[in-house]
Amino acid sequence: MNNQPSEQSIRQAYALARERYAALGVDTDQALQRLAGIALSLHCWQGDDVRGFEAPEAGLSGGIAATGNYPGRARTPEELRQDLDTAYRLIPGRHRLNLHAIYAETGGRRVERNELQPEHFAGWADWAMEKGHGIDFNPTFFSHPLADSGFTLTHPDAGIRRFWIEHGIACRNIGEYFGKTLGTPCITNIWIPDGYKDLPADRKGPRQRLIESLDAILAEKIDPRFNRDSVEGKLFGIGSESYVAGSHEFYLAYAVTRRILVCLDTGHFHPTELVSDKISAALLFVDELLLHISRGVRWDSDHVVILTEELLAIMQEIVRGGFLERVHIGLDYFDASINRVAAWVIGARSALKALLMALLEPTDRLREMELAGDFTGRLALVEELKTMPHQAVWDYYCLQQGVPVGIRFMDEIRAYETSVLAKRG
Ligand code: RNT
Ligand code: ZN
Repeated sequence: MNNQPSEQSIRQAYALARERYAALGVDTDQALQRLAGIALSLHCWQGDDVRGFEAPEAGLSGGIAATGNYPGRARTPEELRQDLDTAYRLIPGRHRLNLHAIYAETGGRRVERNELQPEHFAGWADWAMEKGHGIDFNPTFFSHPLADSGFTLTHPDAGIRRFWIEHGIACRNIGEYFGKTLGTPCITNIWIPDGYKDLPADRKGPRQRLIESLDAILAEKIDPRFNRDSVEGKLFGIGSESYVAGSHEFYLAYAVTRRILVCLDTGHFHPTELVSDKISAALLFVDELLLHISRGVRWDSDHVVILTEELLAIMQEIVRGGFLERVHIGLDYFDASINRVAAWVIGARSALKALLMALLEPTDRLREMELAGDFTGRLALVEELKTMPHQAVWDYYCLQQGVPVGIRFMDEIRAYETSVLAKRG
């Protein structure tokens, strides 16, 4: 059992922290108000190791992998929603859900992906409506016999391409349905695994086919109040080490010319390349961005998000640029080696802490020094800020939002593990 600090001591610590920040010209109450308005999109696939309900025993393909065998994986929509409910209760604020097409509820019937309908997601929409979550969506271009070759929208066979184009179209309609039903736009994000393990002789052809396929998927205009489209590139995957058709440059240019969103996944670049530096560059040319916050360890390993320097830098860029309205923040990782509900909660709380730290920054001061050429003062202040009492502000926020303060959230996870997760076969 972890002792909860008393409410009084949380309030006292907050009052002191508020003074310290006020001395720097930062209004902590205002920062918390802004933080409460930010919704993270929690990725459903952390709860079941990206298996979905279509053919979970068939396993995961597409060059991504969830490793580990911690007990308690969600096997049904009911289990997954129950696990999500538990996670949301431990994360301050109101957040969204990011769903994949393989999480359709077809009542035991096999429904092909190009025939998926909004009705197959009514269970999710009803749940989201009741609990007050927006929903984001993803067509699933992997874990399917027609993706076994490693090619989908770029496949040389027109029939196979057509199947996947129809899947993309079906998913945009489902996105529109979520947007209409829930009253908040659904971001429908396209990621495909297509690429070659070894050196291709033709890098251009698959990309030409990808343009045609994407144009066909996006041909129908959908009201952006309901659905917005996004494309996600990457550098490499398992089995596509030498070439990925949907690279970052490809999608950035595609998104700019088609006026759609581009998705930046923090695990999808060279290890020394930083997403934090790409945000302001991309947002000068696209209206909105989608982020997949992940954590690569040596490779695109999709480890649970923690409070790293880069996570903070990303949130600082969003806040400093005034981009909160234009950046949609999603999480994207899958760790099967630890309690899966804890994985959601730890990653989401870290992302929110980083956002809070960014919101507590005296940016105007830093900018003044920068413009005056006082780089010494800028560096000194940046370094001081790291040890300002943001923890007291965070604790107070958790108290305000009615979620456990500090590590005490683990008590609830342990209890849930004993009473629910451990009993799953
Ligand atoms: C894969 C991409 C993609 C997936 C999800 C499941 O490298 O990051 O976003 O993780 O669609
Ligand atoms: Zn991603």
